[in-house]
Amino acid sequence: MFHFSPEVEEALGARRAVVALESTVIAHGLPRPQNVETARRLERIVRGEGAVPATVAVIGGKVCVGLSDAQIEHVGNSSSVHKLSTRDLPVAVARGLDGATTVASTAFVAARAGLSVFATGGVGGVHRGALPDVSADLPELARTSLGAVVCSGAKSVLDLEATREWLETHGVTVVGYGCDEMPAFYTRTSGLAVDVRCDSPEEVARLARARRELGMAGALLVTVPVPESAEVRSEVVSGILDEAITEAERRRIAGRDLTPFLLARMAERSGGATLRANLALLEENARVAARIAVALKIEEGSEN
Ligand code: PSU
Ligand code: MN
Repeated sequence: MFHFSPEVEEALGARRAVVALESTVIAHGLPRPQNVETARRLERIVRGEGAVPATVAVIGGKVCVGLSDAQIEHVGNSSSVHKLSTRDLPVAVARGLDGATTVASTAFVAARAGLSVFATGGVGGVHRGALPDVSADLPELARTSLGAVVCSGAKSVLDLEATREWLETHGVTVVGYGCDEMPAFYTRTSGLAVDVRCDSPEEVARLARARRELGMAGALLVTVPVPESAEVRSEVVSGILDEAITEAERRRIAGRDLTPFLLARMAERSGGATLRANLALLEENARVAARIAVALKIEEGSEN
């Protein structure tokens, strides 16, 4: 069912550390040409830490775990690449479509492909507003067993308090990596406490192992704050965000199109500041995820 790149296939065979990377952020979350450059840079960062990157996407109906350079370029530059959440995966496979995977569908594929660490930018969550629009990312984190999903929390586009409550209700352990509060994507703090703070990849690996030994389904959600030098002040974020949400409502942009629209509008209105933050946190998360993946392999080795 899955099509592994030669690099990923070899790494899995040799039980080396592998880090899954999502592709919706490339296709729909970042502007061109930074999107393709970023996808490549994230892969280099993962390799630099001694792990192997596995960017996930669906190409011509094939679920690919690990992309070639040409495939990354295709996902970033083609306008026929769909945004695929878990529910959309069977449609793309049956119809031979091209699609980028979200946090939900990347987690789904990664777990079944035998990967245990996954890095992304921000996870989806509970959207603001009357309609209960809950990203499929959340239930996927609660039911798909992965060692660690590394992100910078969720964006303040979402109802962060409701998102935090949802994770607690569904038994997802939220780790603050070098922080005590769950980061809010562009900003390092949210006022919402994490469940546990970890200051090293080894500590995270021990937690992931404990979850597994307890027989728990779902992922450990490791939240990493955006590097200080790239943080966008919350006053700046909230001003432009309110404006973007109002515009989305007026233009009736909703569902899968909402997140990409808000991201693009905010980057424009902040003079690129939110985009710089987005790139910096993606890089940091890839680095941390690779270190955790390596630490997990060492943990596993000590079990035998
Ligand atoms: N947050 C970001 N950038 C992104 C996304 C989220 O900062 O590109 C993408 C991720 O792929 C995430 C998806 O899984 O949006 C969530 O979309 P929705 O809210 O429609 O479930
Ligand atoms: Mn939704």
